[in-house]
Amino acid sequence: MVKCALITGISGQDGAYLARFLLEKGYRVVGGTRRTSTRNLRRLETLGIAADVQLVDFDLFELTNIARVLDRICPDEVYNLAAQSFVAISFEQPLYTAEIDALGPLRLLEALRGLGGRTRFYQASTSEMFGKVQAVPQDERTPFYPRSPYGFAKLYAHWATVNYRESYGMHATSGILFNHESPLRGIEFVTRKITYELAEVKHGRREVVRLGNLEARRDWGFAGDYVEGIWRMVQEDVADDYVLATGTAHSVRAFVECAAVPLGFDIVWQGEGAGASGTDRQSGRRIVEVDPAFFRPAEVDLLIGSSAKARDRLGWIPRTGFAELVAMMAEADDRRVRNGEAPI
Ligand code: NAP
Ligand code: G4F
Repeated sequence: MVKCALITGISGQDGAYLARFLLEKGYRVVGGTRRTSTRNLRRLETLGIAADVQLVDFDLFELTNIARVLDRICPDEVYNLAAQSFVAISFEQPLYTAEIDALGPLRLLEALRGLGGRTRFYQASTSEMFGKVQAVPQDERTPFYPRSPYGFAKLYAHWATVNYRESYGMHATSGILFNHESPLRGIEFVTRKITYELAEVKHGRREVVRLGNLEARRDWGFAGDYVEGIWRMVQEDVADDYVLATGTAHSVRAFVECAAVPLGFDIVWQGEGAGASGTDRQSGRRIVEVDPAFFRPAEVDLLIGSSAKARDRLGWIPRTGFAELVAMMAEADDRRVRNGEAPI
């Protein structure tokens, strides 16, 4: 029998990669998209799958909409990827972030419980829940200490998922994913901002890339690898929580240096903190500057995960290394900017 999956947030980075993965597995894929004045299916189009998925109007804000969609579609599996996913904006819009990222998953869980709780549920949890980290590396047993409205909203949803599994026997999984990137990453996140804006500098469309905290360290993997881990979690007989991570961390500064190379720059740093800047060795041009406007009220200094449990139980390992990931993103943005394409 053909399985049916509902992906909320199908227009986002992970939604697009997961949709492609499930289509290749023979699933019928239904994607939830919220009403906006312009339809944004660029990622699905880039992967060449926009015509292969069924789209439904879906908003995590609206319980009645969620219940009707589930009733109509009767999915075997629900992947809740929809979220206000940008940490920086969550400081500016904490209540909205809580509505969508904390109460949204609760609405979904309640609607699924009302349908008898037979549908498998995946919640997109995050390493941001570790925040001010209490152990290095972080795994499923590490205590949480969120540092942003996004982090504590996601923590609520994580515990809601655990609680519905324990209270009602639902097959509800929380995937605690560390940062994962790709050429389809949103332009506001630091990796894509760096590769896109450095490409703009290369092609004469921008003078300088302005960044915040260069010293923050993240465990960056490739989104295409992570969606397979998500699917594997949901196929387990017994639902559980899993960390997906690469086990290596790099600073924002190191990401800039690495992205600069395929774009033909060699960065030399001057200064510290808010006064730091980066110059291209050959041209002597200052092309990176720190702008305190991008500092956050509370920072997550270091995230580095251990996905030993996912490796042992799910057989999942990330295939793409850091240098390969950065080059993939930089080369894609070099091509896009050269061809005058609008950023995704
Ligand atoms: P993304 O690219 O920002 O995509 C978010 C998706 O959520 C978009 O499709 C967006 O729709 C949708 N959305 C936002 N508000 C909604 C609402 N009220 N109702 C319905 N849909 C809504 O995020 P991503 O990087 O793919 O991440 C997927 C999920 O994993 C998110 O929950 C994120 O918090 C979580 N996560 C991501 C990472 C990472 O490193 N990427 C790590 C850990 C956890 P529009 O296109 O209309 O905006
Ligand atoms: O790329 P970021 O905005 O990602 P962040 O905050 O780690 O969140 C991402 O990963 C989470 C998983 O850990 C997800 F749950 C979440 O949805 C999202 O996908 O920032 C990474 C780091 C931060 O420390 C930030 O302060 O980069 C630093 N940074 C320095 N300059 C910057 C900038 N971040 C952004 N977005 N823009 C800058 O100019």
